[in-house]
Amino acid sequence: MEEQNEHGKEIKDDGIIQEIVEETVQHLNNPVTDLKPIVKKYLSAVQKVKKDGNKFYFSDGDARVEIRVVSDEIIRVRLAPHGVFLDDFSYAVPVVDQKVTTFKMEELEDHYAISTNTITCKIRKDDFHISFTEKLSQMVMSEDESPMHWEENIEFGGYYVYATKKCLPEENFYGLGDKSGNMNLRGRHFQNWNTDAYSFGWDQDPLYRTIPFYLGVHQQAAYGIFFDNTFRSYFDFGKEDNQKTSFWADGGELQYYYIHGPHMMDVVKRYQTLTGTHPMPPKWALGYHQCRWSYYPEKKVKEIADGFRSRNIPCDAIYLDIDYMDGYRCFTWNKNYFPDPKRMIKELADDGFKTVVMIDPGIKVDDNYWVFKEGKENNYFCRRSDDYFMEGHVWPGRCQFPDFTNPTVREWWGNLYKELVDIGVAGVWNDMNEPAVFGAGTFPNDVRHNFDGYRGSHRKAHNVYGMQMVRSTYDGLKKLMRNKRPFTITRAGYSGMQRYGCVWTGDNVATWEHLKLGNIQCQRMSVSGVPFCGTDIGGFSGEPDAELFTRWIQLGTFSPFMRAHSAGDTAEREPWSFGEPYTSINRTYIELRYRLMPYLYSVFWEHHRYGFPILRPLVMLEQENLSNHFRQDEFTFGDKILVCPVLEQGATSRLVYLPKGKWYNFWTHEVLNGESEHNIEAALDHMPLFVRAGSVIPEYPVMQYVGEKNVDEVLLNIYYSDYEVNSFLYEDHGDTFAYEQDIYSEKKFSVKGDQKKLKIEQSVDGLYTPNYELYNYNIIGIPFKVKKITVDEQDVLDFHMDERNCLRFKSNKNFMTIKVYGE
Ligand code: MIG
Repeated sequence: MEEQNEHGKEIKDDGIIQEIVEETVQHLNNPVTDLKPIVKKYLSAVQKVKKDGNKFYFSDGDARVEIRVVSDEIIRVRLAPHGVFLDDFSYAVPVVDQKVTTFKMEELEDHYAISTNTITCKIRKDDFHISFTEKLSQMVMSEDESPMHWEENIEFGGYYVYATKKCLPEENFYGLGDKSGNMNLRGRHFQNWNTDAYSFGWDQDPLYRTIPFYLGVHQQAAYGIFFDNTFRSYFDFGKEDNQKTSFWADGGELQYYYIHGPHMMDVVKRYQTLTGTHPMPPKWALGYHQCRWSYYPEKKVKEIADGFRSRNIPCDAIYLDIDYMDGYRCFTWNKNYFPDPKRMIKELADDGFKTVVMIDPGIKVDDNYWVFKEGKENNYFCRRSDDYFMEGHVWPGRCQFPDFTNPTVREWWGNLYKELVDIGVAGVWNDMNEPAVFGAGTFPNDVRHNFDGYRGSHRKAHNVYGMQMVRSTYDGLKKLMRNKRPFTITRAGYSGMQRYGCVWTGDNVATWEHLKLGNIQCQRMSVSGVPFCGTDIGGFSGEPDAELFTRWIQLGTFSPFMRAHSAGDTAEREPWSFGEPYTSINRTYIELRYRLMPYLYSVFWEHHRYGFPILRPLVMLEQENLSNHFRQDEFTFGDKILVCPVLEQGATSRLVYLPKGKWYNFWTHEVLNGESEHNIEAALDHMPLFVRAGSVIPEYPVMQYVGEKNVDEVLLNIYYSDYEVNSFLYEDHGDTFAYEQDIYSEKKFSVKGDQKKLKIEQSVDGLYTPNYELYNYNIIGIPFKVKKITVDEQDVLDFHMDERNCLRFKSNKNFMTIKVYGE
C-alpha cells in the first residue's frame, strides 16, 4: 500500500494520477477481471537536471530519465517511472560506452541540448519531449509525439512502458529482424514474442526471433532505434495513427538507443558496434549443406553422401535431425540406426562431409537418463513461481528444461557436447528454443529464470532463452574444439544472437510465395544485424516442383547460409531428385557457390571486422531513390554482386533495376547502365546476376567440399571500369581464431581504366601467406585492343583474348601494379 500513499501525496497537484489510483483500486477489488490498469502516466515538465560523466539525469519531480552519450552517433535513453533505474544489464549489449570525441550540454530557453560532434538530443522543458537532430543539417531525425509513458502492472509489478514518436508522411521503416511480409514496415504493427511458427504465412507475426531494432528513413537520411527490452514488445509504424510510430513492452525498462546514419549502412554498422558481429565461421560452413528430417539409418546417410560424390555435386555438410537420438534424448544415439557413430562420422569426414546434429532444449524426465539426473541433482531446470518444475511435452514426451539464463547451467550444457565433439561432430543445430512446448506453445509466464543474476520471470526471459541456449552451445563447442571455430545454428534468438551462431528462418513452405518471402527474410535479417541466415531451400513443408526447387537453389547460392531441408513426410529432396535438366542446373549453381568461395568469405570478413551487412537490399544501396523503398527482391551480396532472383513460376525473363554506375551481366559480360530498369533473360538455368564495373571477383577452382584440394591458383575476374573501384580478398586458415592475432591476409585491389590503359594495383595486409603461387587473370570488358601488359614494369609475354573477349594471362600472386596498354 506504500505505492498508493505515495500517489496520495501527488493527487493534489496531478489529476491524472488520481485516475490511476481509482483504476487500481477497482482492479484490486475485482481480481478476477484483467488486472491491467487502463490509465497511462506521462512524464511532465522537467524540474531537475544532473550530470554524471557521460550521463545526464532529468527529473519531473518523480520520474527520472537518463540520457547517456554512447558515441558520437549513439545516444541511449532510459526511463525510471519512480526515479529508480533497473540494473544496467543487457544480453544484447555487452559494453555500452564507446569512444566519444566531445559532448556537452547547454540549457536553452525552452529545452536542454546534449550534443556530440554529429547529433543533438533535445529535451523540451515544458513537456519532456525528446528529439534527435543531425547537427550538420539541423534536420530532426526522430522526435517524440508524446512524452514517454507507462502503466503500472499490478500482477507482476513494474510497468508497461511506451514511447511514441512522430511518423513523417514520407518516412519508411526497415529492420526488426525476422518478420514476415514486405520489406518496408510502414503502415504495419508488430509484436515480438519468440514463437514456433510452423508453416507461417505472409504477414504472420510474431515468428521465431526478437530483434527490437528498426531503421527509419526520411528526407533521404536514416537513423535507427534499438529498443533493448526482452519482454513481449510491440512496434507500430503509422498503422494505428499514420502520424505516430510507437514501441512499447509488457515490462522491463523503457530503454532505447538512438543510432544515427545518415546512411542505412551507417546505422546497421553502428547497431553492430553495440550488439557485436558474427565471428568468422569455419570456411566449410559457407559450402552447401544437405539436411532432412531425418536421414536415418546410417545406410541412408551414406547413400545421400555417395549421391553427392557420385554425381559431382559439391556438399560440405550432412545433418542428423532428431531421429538419431535414443528416444529423442539429447546427447544419446539410437544404436539401431547408428551402431557406431564415431566410425560413421569418420567415414563421412574422410569423404569430405561434416556431420551436424540437432540438440533440443527439452530433457526427458527419466531417472535413468544421465542428463536428466545431472540437471535434477544440480537444480539446473526451470521452475514455476511456487517451485514446481516447469514441465511440458516435446519430442521425448514429458520434459524439463534447463535454465540457459543461468551461467552455471550454460557451462554445464556446453560441456555436455564433449562426447559429440570427441566422436567428430562438427556442428550443432539448436531447434525448439523459443522455447516451444507442444500444446501450451511455450512456458507459462510465471516460470522463474536466473537471468545472469538479474532474476526474472519468463515474461522477461522468454525472448532470450534461445539466444542463451545457442550461446551455451557455441561457448561449449569453442572450448571443446580447442579453439577451432564452432558451427552452430539456432532457430530462436534475440539481438546479439549473431555473436553465437547462424540462423535459419524456420518451418517455411514449398510455395512460390515462400520463395519470395524467404528472399525478403534473409535481407531483413541482414540489415537487422543477423547476417548469417538462410531459408530451408525447397521449403520445409509441402513439396516443391522441379522448377521451384531449382529457383530456390539459385537464390540459396546467394544466401549466406545455404542449406536444403525438408520435413520427413515429403518426397526426396536432394539436388538430383528431379532429374535432368534440373540436376545439372542445380549442380552449376552449387558449383558457382564454391567458385565464389573466396569472394563470399571476404564479404563475411567485411561483416565480421567492419560490421557491414552481408546482403544489402537495393534500398540500402540507394535510400535516396524513393522507388527503392518499394523494391524488395534484389540485393547485393557484399557490394560487388547484384542478385536478381527469379521468383515467378514459368518466368523466362525479368525486369531488374540496376543501381548507379555500370554493371556487367555476369553471364554475357554485356555492360549496362545503372539507375535504370532492364528486361533480362532468365531462362531456367539463368538467374540474372550483375557485377559492378571495376570489381575484382576472386574464384577458387570448383571443389566437392571446402579443402578438398590445395588451392594452387586463384582466378581474378577483373571487370574494366573507367572510374576507380576497390575490392578485397580475405584469406586465412579457415578454421582457427588466429585471425584475432592478425594472422590473415587482406588484399586490396584497385582498378582504374581510361581509353588507352588499365591499371590494377594491389596492397597486402596481415600476417598470413596463402600457399598458392599464381593468379590467373581474366580481364573483362577492355574497350581497346591490347598491345602490351606489364606486371611491376616487367612485360608479360604470354597473353591472349579468349572467345568471350576476356584478356587472359597468369602471373605471380604478389604483384603491386599491373598495366594493360592499348594501341
Ligand atoms: O517439431 O526436428 O524447424 O527444421 O526438422 C518439429 C524436427 C521440430 C522443427 C524444425 C525443423 C526440424 C523439426 N523441428
